[in-house]
Amino acid sequence: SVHTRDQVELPPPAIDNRLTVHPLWPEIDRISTEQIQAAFEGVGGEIGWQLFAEEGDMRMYRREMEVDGMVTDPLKAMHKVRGVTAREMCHYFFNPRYRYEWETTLETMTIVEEIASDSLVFHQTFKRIWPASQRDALFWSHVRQASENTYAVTNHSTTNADYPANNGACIRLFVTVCLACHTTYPAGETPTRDNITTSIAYCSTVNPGGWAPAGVLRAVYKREYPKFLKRFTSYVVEQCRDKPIAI
Ligand code: 6CM
Repeated sequence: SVHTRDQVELPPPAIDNRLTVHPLWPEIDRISTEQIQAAFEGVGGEIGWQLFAEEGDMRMYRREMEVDGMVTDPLKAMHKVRGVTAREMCHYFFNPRYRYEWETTLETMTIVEEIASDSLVFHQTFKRIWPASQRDALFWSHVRQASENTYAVTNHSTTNADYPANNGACIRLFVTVCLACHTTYPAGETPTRDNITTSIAYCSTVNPGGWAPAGVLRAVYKREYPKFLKRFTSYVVEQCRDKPIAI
């Protein structure tokens, strides 16, 4: 085979058949489609989005929002990274093998279900943030090719009888996240590490699921989201440096 072990595990270019016969498929398909479309819509000049972090090509915006007194600020980040493809970005974001290496808010991660090569269900616990209770989350994660040179990962909360919410030390939080990436290179050229640029749109909405002080939560988000996106993108650049390009 011409495939190396790593290439075989890259996000597949077409939806895995095993996903389309799973009970979650209609929801996974609908929410992924909606999230990917929204991710590529701009924020520039739009009412309500406030820029809260800017560094190099990275821009982060949020909209202040509260539901029953709980902070649920939607977040949207844009970034541009040279030398890695959309498919590679999504591979490292989706694949649990790498998660502890870039995700600093994580305490534990369990794979609850392997739906297909492109879809998993995770249970995660997060580091406790004083003075709030520790949080956990249960969510499906789906990676797909959205169009040419475009890949995206969508994560969305779900339920599972074996992982009931709020039955122990943790409060269950609810999350919808989309990392959508699009790669470009000069027309007529062959893509190489030296001529590709990947535009990233990362959207996240977290409902903390129970009491958490608004000020503390906003301060944590303001610190942690830029840290996450910088750390994750430089991790992927580092991992890909000496590997053949995967378009
Ligand atoms: O998207 C990110 N990571 C993915 C893989 O883990 C996944 C994670 C979603 C959960 C996001 C929850 C963030 C909240 C973490 C802090 C704990 C809150 C406690 C509240 C009590 C005060 O989509 C990267 C996520 C980066 C988060 C900064």
